[in-house]
Amino acid sequence: MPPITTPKDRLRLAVQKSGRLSTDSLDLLKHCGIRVKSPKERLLLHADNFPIDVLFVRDDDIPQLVMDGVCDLGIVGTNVLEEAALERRTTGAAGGYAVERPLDFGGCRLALALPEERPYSGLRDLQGLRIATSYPRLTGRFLAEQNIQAQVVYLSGSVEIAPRLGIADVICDLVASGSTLEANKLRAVETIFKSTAVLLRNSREFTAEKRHALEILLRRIDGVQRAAEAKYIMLHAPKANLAAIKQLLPGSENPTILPLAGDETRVALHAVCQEAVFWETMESLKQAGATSILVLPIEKMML
Ligand code: PRT
Ligand code: ZN
Repeated sequence: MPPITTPKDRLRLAVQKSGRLSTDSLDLLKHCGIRVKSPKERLLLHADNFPIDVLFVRDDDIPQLVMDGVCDLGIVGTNVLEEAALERRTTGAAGGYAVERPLDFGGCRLALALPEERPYSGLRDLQGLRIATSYPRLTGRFLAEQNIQAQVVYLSGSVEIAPRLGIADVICDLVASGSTLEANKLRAVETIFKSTAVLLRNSREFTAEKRHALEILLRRIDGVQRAAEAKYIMLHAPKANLAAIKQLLPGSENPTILPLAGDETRVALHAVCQEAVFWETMESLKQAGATSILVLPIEKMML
């Protein structure tokens, strides 16, 4: 039976309703064992097995909701967070927030990109140009730091077509794979900000119940993120090569060594590897005499 809590004892978490961070945000909650139904029908959903309510909103609203204390927590990209924080600083309305955890999704970079045919030899070439972006404050800060005078043209979307429309000379936009730039005959020349999704919190003191729930949530997030990278590896190894084979296992401590029935010269080795196990590692293990190499995913991990 889940503990009975009043709303003031429940954490309120803002996540993106529909977009690039939505699925990963909900998957993270799911992997943390928190049951929330699909956001299709409702804006605010109560988890039925954890004292948390999830509010589904546009990602741009998440920093404000957390800074103003409407939500205790939020999952948002640092690009959106930092842009909002800069805006708040200029209007003097800065609310307290803290980044609790970087999350392992939503990775991208904010980059300056030019039409392919435009020559570029360095930042000085941007002097006096028009730069289209949805991130005017991050872009403006970068230009100020670099002492470059350029005109920032704000566009809420479709920034990549601005040079073709003649609205701007260059753009400053988010890039992940780079295929959007390529399709629009643009090339990235400078990364001005690296972004990832984060778990954000309002920095006011929480009630004891909320503090406790947050502690559990963070512990579970750490467990999920650790498990995502970690692998369980099993192999057979010649006893003589054991030391060399252990050296090859990324981030593993104290592997379990088990005898192999009817084989005096070889043993079975089981180990948790904290880092990704790549094909190259497996090939090196094979060269060191390992056989029957199995690499298995780990679902949860608590140290
Ligand atoms: O409706 P709402 O306001 O909630 O969503 P949105 O349309 O503003 O945001 P959305 O869903 O597009 O992105 C949400 C967040 O995902 C961003 O704020 C980033 O933190 C993160 N993210 C990660 C990205 C990308 N990768 C990304 N590639 N956001 C946008 N893009 C764009 C990029 O600008 C380009 O136009 O996707 C396009 C494809 O990128 P390439 O380089 O892979 O071709
Ligand atoms: Zn948005």
